[in-house]
Amino acid sequence: MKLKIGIVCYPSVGGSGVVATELGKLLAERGHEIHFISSSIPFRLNKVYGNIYYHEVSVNQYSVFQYPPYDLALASKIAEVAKREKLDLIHAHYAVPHALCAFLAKQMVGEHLKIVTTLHGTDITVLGYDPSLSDMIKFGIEQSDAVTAVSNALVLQTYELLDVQKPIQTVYNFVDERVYKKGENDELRREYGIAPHEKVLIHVSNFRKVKRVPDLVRAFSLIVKEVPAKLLLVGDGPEMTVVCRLVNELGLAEHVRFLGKQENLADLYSISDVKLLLSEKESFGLVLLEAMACEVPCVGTNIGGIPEVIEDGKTGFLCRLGDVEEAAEKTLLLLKDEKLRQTMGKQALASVYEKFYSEQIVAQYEQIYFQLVKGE
Ligand code: GMT
Repeated sequence: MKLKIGIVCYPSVGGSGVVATELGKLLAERGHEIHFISSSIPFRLNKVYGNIYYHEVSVNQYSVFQYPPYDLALASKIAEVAKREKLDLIHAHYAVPHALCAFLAKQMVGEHLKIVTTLHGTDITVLGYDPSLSDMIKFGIEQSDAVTAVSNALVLQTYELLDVQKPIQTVYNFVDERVYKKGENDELRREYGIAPHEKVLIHVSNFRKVKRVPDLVRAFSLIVKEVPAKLLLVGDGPEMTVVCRLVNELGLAEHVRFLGKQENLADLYSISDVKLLLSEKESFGLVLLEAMACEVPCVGTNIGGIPEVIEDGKTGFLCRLGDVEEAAEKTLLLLKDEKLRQTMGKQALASVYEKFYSEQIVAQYEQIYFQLVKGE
């Protein structure tokens, strides 16, 4: 049975948009018809597919509106596309505003339009604490026909925080293993001025406060005292100024490369020895999985969904939040023992195929869709 699926997501660079887009691409490869509905074309939709369509939400400015009514424009677009294209279901990534907009569209289109909502984190771990929004998030979740979350930790947190009565199923994130795989790129090392004897650490994020990049820089200052190394900082965001200042204050400018936003991350992981993610909130940590698929072991904080991604002592190490010494110590274990690093890198890759294999994850979503549409 082939389905007509509308996918509503944030199109910009960010884990939820990446997962939504990659899911759409893999569902299209399985023969389903995919309709992306968002404010601009998802950035990973970088090739033409005969069965993937994109519908842009544009917000008209009228003087009667003090603020542009994006949510209404989105709901109206979902309803328009669902009616015209006879969609079977809408897969909303994020409860707020996407699931709520899908709910409004469903009221306009009819009960046959099913809604699947995937929780990615921020709507629960940040917005869920805002009493002016929490009831609305709960409503968005409870009005969905099926709800998934990207880790068991996020499922638990949603139940605890919002007292949601709806079953929520964990469906882990995945990466396209055809894209995320280890390659050789000594040229790139040379271009970044990395000497053959130096180790490479990498961090990729949107540099929001929750990513705790200053902790990572402090850990790196301890690491570089013991092992010659470079740190690649990939991405950009609100904390970048603070991070740059700290790098200079700690005298690390020579050892740190600020690469800004990058698309071909597999090339960067392929020249990296260890990946670091020391966030205080992280419902999954998709960037960890990307690194693991490229055989890079990870060091991450023991919070949120990270312990479900990094198997402590097997595919990397976990450390306490804010414990810079422990993060440095665990990273040094890997940097000082190349055999251990390689073994853990191979185990990380194996874990990608065992626990987060794209084919299996997409099949899990497909199963949820079929159950709703066919009432299986
Ligand atoms: O981490 C971010 O700030 C971006 C955010 C997003 O909306 O893309 O990421 C969330 O969703 C990703 C995909 O499911 C997860 O891998 C990230 O862990 C999650 N971020 C947080 O929970 C902070």
